[in-house]
Amino acid sequence: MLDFFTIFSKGGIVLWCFQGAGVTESFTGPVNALIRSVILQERSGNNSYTHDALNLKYKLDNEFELVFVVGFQKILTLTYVDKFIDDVQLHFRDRYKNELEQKGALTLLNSNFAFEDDFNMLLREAEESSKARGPNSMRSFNESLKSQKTVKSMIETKGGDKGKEQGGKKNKNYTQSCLLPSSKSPKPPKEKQKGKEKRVWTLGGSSTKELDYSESNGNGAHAAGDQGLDTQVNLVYTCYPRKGGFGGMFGMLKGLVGSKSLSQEDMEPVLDKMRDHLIAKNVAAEIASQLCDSVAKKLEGKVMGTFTTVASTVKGALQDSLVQILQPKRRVDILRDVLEARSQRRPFVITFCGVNGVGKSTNLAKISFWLIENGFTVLIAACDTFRAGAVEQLRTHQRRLNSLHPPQDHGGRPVVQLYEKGYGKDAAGIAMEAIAYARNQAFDVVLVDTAGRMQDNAPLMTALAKLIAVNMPDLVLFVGEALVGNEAVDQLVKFNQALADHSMSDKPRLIDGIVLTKFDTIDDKVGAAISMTYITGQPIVFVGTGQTYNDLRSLNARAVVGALMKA
Ligand SMILES: Nc1nc2c(ncn2[C@@H]2O[C@H](COP(=O)(O)OP(=O)(O)O)[C@@H](O)[C@H]2O)c(=O)[nH]1
Ligand SMILES: [Mg+2]
Repeated sequence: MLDFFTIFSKGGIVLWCFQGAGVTESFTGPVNALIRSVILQERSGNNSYTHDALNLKYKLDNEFELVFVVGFQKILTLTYVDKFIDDVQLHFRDRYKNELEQKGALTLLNSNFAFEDDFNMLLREAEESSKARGPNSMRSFNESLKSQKTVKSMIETKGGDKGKEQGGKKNKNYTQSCLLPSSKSPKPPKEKQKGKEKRVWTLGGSSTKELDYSESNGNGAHAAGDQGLDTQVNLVYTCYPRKGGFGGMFGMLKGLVGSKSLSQEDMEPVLDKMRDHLIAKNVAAEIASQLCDSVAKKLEGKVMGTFTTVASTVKGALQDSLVQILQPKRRVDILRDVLEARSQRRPFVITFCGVNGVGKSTNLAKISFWLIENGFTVLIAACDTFRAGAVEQLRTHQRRLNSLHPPQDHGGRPVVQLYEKGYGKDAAGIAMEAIAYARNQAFDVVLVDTAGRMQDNAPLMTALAKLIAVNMPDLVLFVGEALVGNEAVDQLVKFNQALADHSMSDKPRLIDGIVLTKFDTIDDKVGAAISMTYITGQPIVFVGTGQTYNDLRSLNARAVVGALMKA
């Protein structure tokens, strides 16, 4: 059923792998895609990734710096995979603890990880347990555990709320807490214990195995129906007293001095604060949560160094993630690309798109200026045939740019020209004519201005997608204001979706880069930079910092992250 399973170190050494019977396709491609677009891009929040027909699930072992990846066909619903991957991780760690503890690439390279038998045994167990469970049909009320409870047992007793609240928070993290030796677990409060006994012992006729809830599936997913509910309650009891138990002087020292491995529970308060801080800096709420989840996944199980605190470890990891997100994974070098297009005797075409009033035309003019300063000639295609004054605005820019770089300094030829057909015409057609004109007249670059449109306006979004599909520009730049918060995600997702939906090719042209405008107006609330790059995975190519031609910059990732982390 599984296509493959592989275990490799974060340094890239493959320790062990398995390929399913009859699977001929190499899994290097999907695994590399996972590393490139998820693990390296700090998107490891939800532990799953799809690549063509494959579903990939992965788990990071941060203590030993390992990655466990399983791949199976997307059409299969393999309910056991999450638990299976946890089991393999635990088993592998246990078995090769000595080798793994030594770390170092040489040790790993020289070690022999003959894991086949263990793996096959675990796989068989997982497959059988999923078969045994069978399809989950709904139980009738009489069959449910609830029907067997007495009314009394369901009445909340004093202190019950507190327990519930703590449980609600903690049931995410029970795996770790439940691994505590039972002797160390302080006893839960009395009423709670009673509640637990009632719930469990009334299970008439159940085998001991059924009652052994310690075998949770490890990832927080519970079996369907009431059984799941009970598991949760049971685990909450086990976890309940943990906080109070380590109080006093030693508890305090434990928080400060390292040499313990980080659990979700340790990180949660710090991550909550970080999340709020990011949102206050204008990072979209959804992205802030995903980022914090990703940091938690990256750090869970990691052994902290001595004298480091949880807060500083989490902060450091978050900072690294933010820098990573802002570092372009793809180099956009417009000047070099324009030169290459010139050598092929064709113009380099850039299309600008975005919602109304974000600064498309103004920044298009700034980019024209930058290109002219670098010795290129520019044709501006006035494809905003909708907003009154749009064409005149570009004409004014054209005049001013030509007066800054007069034709007499450039062999009598104007360095920038406007291609316009007035208002109300089809924008895609004008762009096409402009590109043909630029080719004939040997312009180096065509900058296509488009009308602003709201991401929910389907006809206008279709028109934009058509313009891009028909003209195949070299670069599609999305222009967005640095002022946006949550809205950034919606805009980018819908623009990309429209481009994908109306594309005529298998590989649709999506947004290739971002122009972040009005950066001069946001003080240190620079979160939009993170939201936009996180959502698209594309770089911020230009940053607009004012209303003059010189107010165009490239993004300094470290400075942005510095501003983001600043209290
Ligand atoms: N402060 C500031 N204002 C800008 C920036 N970019 C554009 N603007 C202003 O934003 C307004 C809308 O710009 P415009 O280019 O017409 O937007 P469009 O509708 O997207 O083409 C104008 O008043 C611009 O001067 C920028 O980087 N900083
Ligand atoms: Mg405009």
